[in-house]
Amino acid sequence: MITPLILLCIRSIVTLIFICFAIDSVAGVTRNYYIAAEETLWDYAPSYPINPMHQGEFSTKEKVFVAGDGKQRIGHKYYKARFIEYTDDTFTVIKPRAVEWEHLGILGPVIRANVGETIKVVFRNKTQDMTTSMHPHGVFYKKDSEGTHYHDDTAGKDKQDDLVASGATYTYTWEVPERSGPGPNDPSSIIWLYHSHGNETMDTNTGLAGPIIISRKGMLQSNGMLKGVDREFIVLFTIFDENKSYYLDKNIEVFAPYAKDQKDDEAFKESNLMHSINGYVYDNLPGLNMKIGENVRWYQLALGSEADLHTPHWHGNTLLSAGQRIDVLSLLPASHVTVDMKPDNPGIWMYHCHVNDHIEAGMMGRYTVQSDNAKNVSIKNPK
Ligand SMILES: [Cu+2]
Repeated sequence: MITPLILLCIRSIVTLIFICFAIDSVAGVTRNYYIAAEETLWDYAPSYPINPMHQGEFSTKEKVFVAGDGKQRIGHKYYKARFIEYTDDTFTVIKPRAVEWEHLGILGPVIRANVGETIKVVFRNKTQDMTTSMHPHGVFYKKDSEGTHYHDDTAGKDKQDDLVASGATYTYTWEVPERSGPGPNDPSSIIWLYHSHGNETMDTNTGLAGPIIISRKGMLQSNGMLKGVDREFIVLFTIFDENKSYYLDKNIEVFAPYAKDQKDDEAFKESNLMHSINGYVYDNLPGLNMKIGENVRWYQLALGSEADLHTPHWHGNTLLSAGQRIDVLSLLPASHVTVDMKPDNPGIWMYHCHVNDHIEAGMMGRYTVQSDNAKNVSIKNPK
């Protein structure tokens, strides 16, 4: 015969097991990433000498930013550094970027997690001679995972995370508590930047930046899709100031040797201001494709200096930003804004910064909305 005391014990044990499982299922997930910083030869305008905006050769005014002459102008290709994702901590096999993320361009890999999870990044500096780091916005980090250089003589001693030397490896741990995820007026996921923060200005102008997406508990599914979202696009508006890149000397040496003594020449400096969207100028940005009626989430980012006030404008469709209807958004350096579109208007549409100087300097792209019966946009965002 089972006494009330035994029954009570059984109930308590069952409750305890249930609680343990519940805690484990929320707090137990760690998402591992293997990311290297490495040198790359980046092309801001692969279409050169044709400008897709008008299907003709670049005009004299446009050539200021993209035409190299082998002597005094660097052109549209620059040595830069990028964050590249690998399959494991041996850093031998690059993780291929899925076609749905083709539009990321120069941005580093997407790091993502649900609230309640943990992000671990094994980071290797594969550049030849830069000191780099990974500094995240938004997520919870202790001082040893801040990835930021302070001028307090702790670099490389108490703090190994803030200046990772060429060839060195460091593991960052970033927690994702509630305060790192969407707020009450946000959609189900939000965007944060990560970037190198040794010499912040030079590191980001050199190209070391990428996105973090944090979603509400359970919203990011095991198939890599967000519940209720058909497509995600991440877009960084920035004027890469190549005059402030670690690779300026190399770029001059390789592409414009006659400019060696003209680094302060105003016309030379102007030619190195690359008004880009994800590292592309003059309609070279690829991959912004969607279907009519889909739930499309756009993550908007900016970086840079006082000239980097950007106003991305979508032609043809409208969006919701924190409950307000828009077709233009305002961004300042290091802005993180998430907006939703349900396209109802098929076509190939302009998507550009609305600042006049920036339009002329090439901060222009396009996005495509296909009608229901279109066949060639069938894939959704993967992991
Ligand atoms: Cu702009």
